[in-house]
Amino acid sequence: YVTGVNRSSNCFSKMEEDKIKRHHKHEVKDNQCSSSLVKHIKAPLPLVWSLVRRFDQPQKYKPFISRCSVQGGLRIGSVREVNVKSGLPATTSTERLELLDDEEHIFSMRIVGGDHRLKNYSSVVTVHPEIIDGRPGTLVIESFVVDVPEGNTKDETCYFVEALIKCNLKSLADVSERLAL
Ligand code: A9S
Repeated sequence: YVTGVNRSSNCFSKMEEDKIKRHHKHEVKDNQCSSSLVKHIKAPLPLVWSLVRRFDQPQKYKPFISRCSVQGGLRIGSVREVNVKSGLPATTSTERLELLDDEEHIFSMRIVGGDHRLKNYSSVVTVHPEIIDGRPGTLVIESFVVDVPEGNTKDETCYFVEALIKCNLKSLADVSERLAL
């Protein structure tokens, strides 16, 4: 029997689905793909949020970033130059801070340049408090929308970006859980 239909291939709990619907709405054009990923981290929300919100230091948890320099500090509209570690199909990315809400714990960035193939990429990260094994935990939700490059399919594009974000979220969990010890 059908327990509930969602178009994407992911399976989310009712609670996760509600948060995605509320905070992770993206307008997706025909030539774009979009998806959401969740991660349950065994560390308190303030610790996880302190890492997510640092637009100027993504390398604190993103494993592919080697260095970052920002013009304009932690303000909406600030732009960062990200250098990427070798071995990836890119070396630089220019990214703009779109939203940083320390009350609702919403972070959003848009990629505005770089020598990679992700055009019109924008992402939203929200963090939500939860109890894991009777202790303070954090639910992290990350969604994105991006153009499908010429010569690629939506599935290929989603698979590529989801793989990178999964690495970022795994590393965010590792760094947070280590700091929470
Ligand atoms: O950094 C993020 O939040 C998400 C992504 C998908 C970043 C991807 C990336 O930095 C590389 C890791 C270099 C891969 C960019 C912008 C392009 C890539 O090809």
